[in-house]
Amino acid sequence: MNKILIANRGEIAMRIMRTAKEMGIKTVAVFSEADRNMPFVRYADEAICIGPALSSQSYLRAEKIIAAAKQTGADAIHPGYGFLSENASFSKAVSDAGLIFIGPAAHSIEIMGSKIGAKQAAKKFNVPMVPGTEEPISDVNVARKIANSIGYPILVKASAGGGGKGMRVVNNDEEFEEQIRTAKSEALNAFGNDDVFIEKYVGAPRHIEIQLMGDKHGNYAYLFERECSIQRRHQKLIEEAPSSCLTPEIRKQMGECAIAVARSCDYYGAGTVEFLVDENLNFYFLEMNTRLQVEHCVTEMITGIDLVKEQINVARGNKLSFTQDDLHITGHAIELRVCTEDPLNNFLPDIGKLEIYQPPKGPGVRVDDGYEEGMEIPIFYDSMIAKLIAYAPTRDEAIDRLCRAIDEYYIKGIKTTMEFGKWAVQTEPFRSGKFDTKFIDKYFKPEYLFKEDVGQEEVAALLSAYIWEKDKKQTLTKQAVTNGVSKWKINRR
Ligand code: MV4
Repeated sequence: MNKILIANRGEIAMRIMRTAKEMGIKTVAVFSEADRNMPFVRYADEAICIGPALSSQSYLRAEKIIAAAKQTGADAIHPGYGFLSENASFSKAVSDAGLIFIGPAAHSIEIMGSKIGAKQAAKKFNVPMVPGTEEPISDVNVARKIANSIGYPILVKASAGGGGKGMRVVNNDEEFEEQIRTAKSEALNAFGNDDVFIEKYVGAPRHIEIQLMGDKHGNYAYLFERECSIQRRHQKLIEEAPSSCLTPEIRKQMGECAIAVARSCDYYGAGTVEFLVDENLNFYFLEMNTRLQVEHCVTEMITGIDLVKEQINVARGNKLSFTQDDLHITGHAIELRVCTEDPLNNFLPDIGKLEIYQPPKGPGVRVDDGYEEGMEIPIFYDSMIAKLIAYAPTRDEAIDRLCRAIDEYYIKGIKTTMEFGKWAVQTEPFRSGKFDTKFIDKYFKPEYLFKEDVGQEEVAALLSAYIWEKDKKQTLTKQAVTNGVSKWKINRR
């Protein structure tokens, strides 16, 4: 493998190319017309425009991407996350074109892409699951009996869904039939497949996921957990590793279950197994993500493993470069997703220009970003513009470091989730580690982000604008006077 095409954009394209560069592998970027001036296009050794701004006409076009790989002589494709990363036909098309897909085989993606398929595969390995059905619901009355025996509330989930899409809560027997019907029609609409199943609804769970790696020789290792409970509309905002609630015993049990799930679909590469964890630390398999995830960085910080390097290593057909016994947790990492969203306006996307963009620096601070100062944020893609990761020996120090980095991070021209993040990690529930997926609903009020000294700030801004204008005039006069005269003379040197 000498040249990798990255079928993605922004920060993750940068992330993948950086490792490729370190490994002496050439890189090819593909980009849409909206992304022509992005840093990832410049960073690549070669770059090819694959179409208009809309993803459906560029980043989602498998045939254009494979053609670009052929044209540039790339021998592998890394899909990043999102876009085509969990598309089984893309994995197959890449392999059929004689290229290496840096990700799992099509059949692994296919099994885990169906939530019912995933549960059936995992069940054979005795992976704990929430009580529910493992077949698509065909007879509503049979399902209703099961629902009654499990007890309400019940959750109806679309088999083709995932990440919270296509879920419905059913509170009692009377609304069961109606909710199943609605769920099926929504699923058909959204995914072209109306298979649904039911599960007991777990009230206020934590969302904890296990990172794992497998090679093509059947070797596996888990790289511990990430706590991802701080979410909003199924969009994660803060992730950390390790979780503040697991014991070494539960961690090991969850890690081994995650590997069982991976084995159940002959998985290789980097993957993540999601679990719900209740207040008694019972854990239940939810789904498997068959890609490198946004939040992989916190795992890299606490294990010292470069996950992209290991993905490439596995794709080349090599054995995993570590065994389970080689892996240890060192320190604590917290990631804040910097999204161009307005927490004061229901986290709706904000658009505009990065008038000022100065990322933080210093010990234990990592910033994975994709834009630079002066750029307009395109409306066509995800609202995440950067990830800020703080790493320190202890959780408390990682929180303090994250707050320091947030204070240093200077973004003007566009609203972001940064102040929200600073508020969130300083709350008592976060500091004490006692929180769940209801964190934002339970504790967040937009007014917490209003600064008390707005009046003072405004006065300071007006004053500095006045001084700036006055200085500018003086400088201009000076320049006019000194025109044509050597600065050395003026300064008497
Ligand atoms: C659940 C659940 C409660 N009970 N399943 C949401 C994302 C998808 N992966 C599954 N999800 C959930 N499944 C049962 N049986 C609650 C959620 C859920 C959730 C899970 C993880 C993180 C945030 C969440 C927010 C709302 C609901």
